[in-house]
Amino acid sequence: DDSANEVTLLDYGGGNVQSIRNAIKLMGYNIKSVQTPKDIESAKRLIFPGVGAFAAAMDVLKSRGMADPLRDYIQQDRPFLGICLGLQLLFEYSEEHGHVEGLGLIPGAVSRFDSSNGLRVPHIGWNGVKVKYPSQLLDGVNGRHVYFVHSYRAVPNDANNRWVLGTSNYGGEFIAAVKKGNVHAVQFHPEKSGVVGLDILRRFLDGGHSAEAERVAQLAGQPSTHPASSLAKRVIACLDVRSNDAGDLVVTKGDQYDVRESGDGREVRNLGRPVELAGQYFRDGADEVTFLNITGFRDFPLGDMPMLEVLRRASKEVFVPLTVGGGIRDFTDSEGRYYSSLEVASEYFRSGADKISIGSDAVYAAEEYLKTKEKTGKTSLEQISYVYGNQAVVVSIDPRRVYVKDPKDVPYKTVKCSKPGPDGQEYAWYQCTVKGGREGRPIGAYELAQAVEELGAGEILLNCIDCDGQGQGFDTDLVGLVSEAVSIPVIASSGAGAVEHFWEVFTRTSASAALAAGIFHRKEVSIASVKEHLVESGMEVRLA
Ligand code: 1PR
Repeated sequence: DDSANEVTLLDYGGGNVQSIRNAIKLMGYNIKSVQTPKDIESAKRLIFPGVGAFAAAMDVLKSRGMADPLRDYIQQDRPFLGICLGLQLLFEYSEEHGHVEGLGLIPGAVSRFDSSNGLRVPHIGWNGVKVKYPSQLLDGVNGRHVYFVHSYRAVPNDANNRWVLGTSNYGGEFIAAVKKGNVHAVQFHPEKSGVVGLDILRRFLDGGHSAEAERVAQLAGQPSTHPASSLAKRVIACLDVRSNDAGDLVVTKGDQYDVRESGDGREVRNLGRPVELAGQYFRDGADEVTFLNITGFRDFPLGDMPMLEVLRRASKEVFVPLTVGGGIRDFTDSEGRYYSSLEVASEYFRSGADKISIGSDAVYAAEEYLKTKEKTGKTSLEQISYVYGNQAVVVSIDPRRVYVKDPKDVPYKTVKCSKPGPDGQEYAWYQCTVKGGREGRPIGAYELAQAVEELGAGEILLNCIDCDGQGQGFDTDLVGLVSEAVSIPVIASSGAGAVEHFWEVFTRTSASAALAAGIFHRKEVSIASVKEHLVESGMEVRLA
């Protein structure tokens, strides 16, 4: 009987549903997609992976006549798993975009995290779950880290308490999982939560039907040595990808952004194959994997199908978040066909990216915004953020340090340097660049970060050209400067050379994550050793 291994997926088209599909298939299940309301009525098990904005999702459900069948399905206590927005929609209403009614099955509202006390919103990353009572779905998940990415959440109260299966803490307690009978929903992403998350899916799918499912059960069954209680600092592996001179996509790595060998031929440095390395870093315990298509500014990514193919293949192996950047902008090809940046981003999401990262185009947008003080809604940043939510939009900054004698010498925010410049200068500003560091622009990293947050960025990936590939540590002056500029999470990047550098950047600044490339590619330092060092020093990190 085929239907024994079948699960129905309510996919209404927004964001990355590739990963949940891949995770379900890994468990040995076939997917039937909901096309009409009847498909909900006849489902044996239903998974609802909501992504995007609450109001948009409700609109789609209603206009397709699916809201009532979904409510009936749940009220009949049939097997259901909602994910992220798929949890939020069960509540009475959401305060996202004013007051929008949900399915009204669980008492209470969904509201924004309160960022007034310096809490960084969106809540992005691995947080601990406290499970309230034993249940099949979350058996073994108590005190483990799972991956969240959201700005809105529901909080437990007397009226909804009987639904609450698990909670997490981020500036206060919020609902991480609900359950009543056969109906379950989780605020986090099981398909992005490594083996712990895959094991949750496996449990929902009656234990799974594949060799991989058995392996997942075994791996997830090993008890964790350090109980998770709050948001962990993330360790991210980054793969700079470009075509080499033979036209193959390779992982490369520069010194201060120069990726060519120093010999006569000056070939592009080749450090391995993108999908293989990404899979390796997932197994090694990376909390996220980032792909940067570093020549995206000149090679159009939709013409560059290999990058999409890399993403599709990587998302079959990598069950932690994938970010992809490079070439996200409007584009007209040689035949005169116009592509909007939103189309480019959508293609990346459809191929398995959880977040997209914008570099050059965000610099131009920020410059324009600072000049006119007006949001046009037309920039790639604004459009992608509007459709997919700001939690899906990263802005990657490529700044270069410029020393100055006196902060008054420049119209940009400066920082007092922990090491003076070559002529004894005590201050520096950080000049933003475009086109992979090839061109400096009249805007500082501080100013840019603030502008892009207002335009809809949900996270900052902060590189530093001076430190890139040098192995001398992160530029904590820069990371401190930019972290203070914004209330969204900041990923520190460039310069990691030893485990201590991660500790340094996390203790000297409020960075939420640290990213490294060279040391991992060259196997000089392992992801596990970074995490061990942080844990031993008393910092919360996710141990895979
Ligand atoms: O401008 O939207 O097309 O995006 C281009 C993207 O490609 C940007 O995110 C930009 O940072 C990136 N990029 C462009 N050129 C380079 C280059 O290296 N020549 N790479 C480049 C960015 C920095 C990090 C690197 C860290 C850590 N390189 O990706 O991984 O510095 O390295 P380390 O740990 O070895 O020090 P757009």
